[in-house]
Amino acid sequence: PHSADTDDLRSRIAAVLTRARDRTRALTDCLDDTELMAQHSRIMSPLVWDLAHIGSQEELWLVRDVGGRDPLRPDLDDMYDAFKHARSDRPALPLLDPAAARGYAATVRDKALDVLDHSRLSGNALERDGFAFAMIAQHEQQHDETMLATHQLRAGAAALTAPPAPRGEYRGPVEITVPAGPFAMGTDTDPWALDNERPAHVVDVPAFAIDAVPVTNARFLEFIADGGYQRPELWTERGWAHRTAEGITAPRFWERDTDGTWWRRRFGTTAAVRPQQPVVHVSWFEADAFARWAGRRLPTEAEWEKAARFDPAAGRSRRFPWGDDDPTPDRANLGQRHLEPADVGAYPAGASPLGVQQLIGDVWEWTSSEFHGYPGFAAFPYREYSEVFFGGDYRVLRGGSFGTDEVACRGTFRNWDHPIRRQIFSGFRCARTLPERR
Ligand code: AVJ
Ligand code: FE
Repeated sequence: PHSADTDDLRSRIAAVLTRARDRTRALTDCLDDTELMAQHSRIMSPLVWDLAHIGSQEELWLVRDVGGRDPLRPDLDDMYDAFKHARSDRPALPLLDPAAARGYAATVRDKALDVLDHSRLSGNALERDGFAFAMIAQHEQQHDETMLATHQLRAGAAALTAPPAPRGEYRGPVEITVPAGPFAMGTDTDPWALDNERPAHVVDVPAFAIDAVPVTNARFLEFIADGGYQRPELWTERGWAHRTAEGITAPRFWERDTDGTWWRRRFGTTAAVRPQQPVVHVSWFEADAFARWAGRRLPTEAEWEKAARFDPAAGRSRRFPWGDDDPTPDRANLGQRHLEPADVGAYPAGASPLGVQQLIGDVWEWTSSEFHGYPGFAAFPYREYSEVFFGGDYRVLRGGSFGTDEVACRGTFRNWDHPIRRQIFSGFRCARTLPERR
């Protein structure tokens, strides 16, 4: 009873769900039960909570809601509801042990795939184009990135390995001019875009210049050497108060030895800071202070998206900087293929029409914007995905990191976090307003 088109969509969805589960397993099968149950940081969940929470959300949305099937484990709903228990309180819950959590997630997956087999992938908005299935795959991948950040926070020997990111050298202009004018921000047409990416709306953006590549460790070291962490005038009042209270003098996971060499610890391995890689593990406050030191500012979210999506020749917004096609390994450093950002200049095939590089992948990029709904926003399918965070103490990040899967990364995709956060794979690039041409 299925058409060939629907069968193709069904197998694409199954592949995206399977890729997410393979990653979840890679991130959890490499640690023993004690490490999975432990809390590696007060701001993160025990990994075993993420594992069962992934299963619980899939049960709620795919098995119960889309499939209309009976609940499997209604007794777990409360424990794995992120809004019921703060991360710091989760270790004290009577969590499923790792074997039970794996078993639960696997049972849910079997049922969800059966629901997929029976779905027409059309009709209501949850099933149309397989939205709910794609939303759940994105949810699992978002937790996989969070679990990767937990790995980064955990002490001890390396548990994950990956080949190094591609090397490169950037030789083009420092900044790229984006001419003034309107562009379409957000989307109505990307079938798997989440509610906060919608609806598409025209934004008129004054002329600006934006860095061609993310800010590198080399540049960030100049900020440090120039006393960037000692000069309150470079920081916002809140940023300075936080910096001082926490004694922050370098990006997270960095340490300077007695000869003045900077080292960084990444997933249990220590190596010298590589000058040509984008800086990562900086807070919004650090990014903002650097920009002020450089005589620049962070881009707004609209500027970032225009630089990433606007095609001046066609006068339209693309899905990605390089066009509408999905990411490939030569276009962007995504998907935990490499457990580090790549040198700037390593992805010329991922450039935007105007020549801005590495907007997608490598490091999430802080923008100056707070997190709000677009004009005409409608929560779908639940207010707790984005709407409850609008207007909170958050800044928007764009573009995805080496830890982000391509299913959860597009030119329109919006991430957000508190401005003090730096356990995420966060970097930035700078921008400046250009004088108006008359
Ligand atoms: C979009 C990354 C901010 O991790 O808090 C996971 C994603 N939402 N489960 C988060 C999410 C519900 C969310 N971020
Ligand atoms: Fe979640």
